[in-house]
Amino acid sequence: MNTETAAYLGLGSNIGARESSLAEAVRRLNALEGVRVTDASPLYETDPVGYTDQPPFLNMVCRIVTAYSPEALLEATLGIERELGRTRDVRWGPRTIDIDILLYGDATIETPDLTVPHPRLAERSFVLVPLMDVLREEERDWRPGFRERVVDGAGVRIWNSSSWRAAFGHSES
Ligand code: A4P
Ligand code: MG
Repeated sequence: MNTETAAYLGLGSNIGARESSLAEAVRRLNALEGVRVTDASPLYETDPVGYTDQPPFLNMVCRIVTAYSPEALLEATLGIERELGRTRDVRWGPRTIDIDILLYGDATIETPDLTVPHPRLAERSFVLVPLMDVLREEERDWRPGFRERVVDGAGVRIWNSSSWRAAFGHSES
């Protein structure tokens, strides 16, 4: 009964040592008892969206397989944000680490604490570009329109990092 579910997480950082915060977040996710990180996208440097008077972000997406419920997964990701020193001051403002649940299987969730698929997913190149790097063919139907979606990629640039490739090797170069 307690089967595992594939999910996609979007991560971003725009203060401090951005790449190490992301790497540490991915390591901590994978270290959770109920989570296995199966794929990590390359890093992208992205212009801030929403509140624009802040430094550029590094963004990436990872695919996980999890035994956690969506609520338990959110609690775990909020815990990692706290451990990595995330404070909440300005909505959409600067952060050492932000972890969003983009997709949790094909579930649609709307509770006061959790909206899945992430409501702003489809509007954001900084999420869609790395998501397309890791989204599995057979999981594209989870959210209608993915297959056809044209990503313009504005403000999203690949961030070449040999240490990231070494740690989270992927097929892209
Ligand atoms: N919450 C509801 N649904 C979810 C979900 N699917 N995943 C609730 C995660 N959390 C979810 O989040 C506030 C609350 O949202 C959580 O406690 C949870 O109960 P937060 O992370 O404190 O708030 P936030 O991130 O400041 O706001 P929000 O609305 O999540 O912002 P976004 O949409 O994540 O945008 N520009 C670039 N280039 N790159 C970025 O990564 N990020 C943002 C933040 C703005 N601009 C950006 C980037
Ligand atoms: Mg967030």
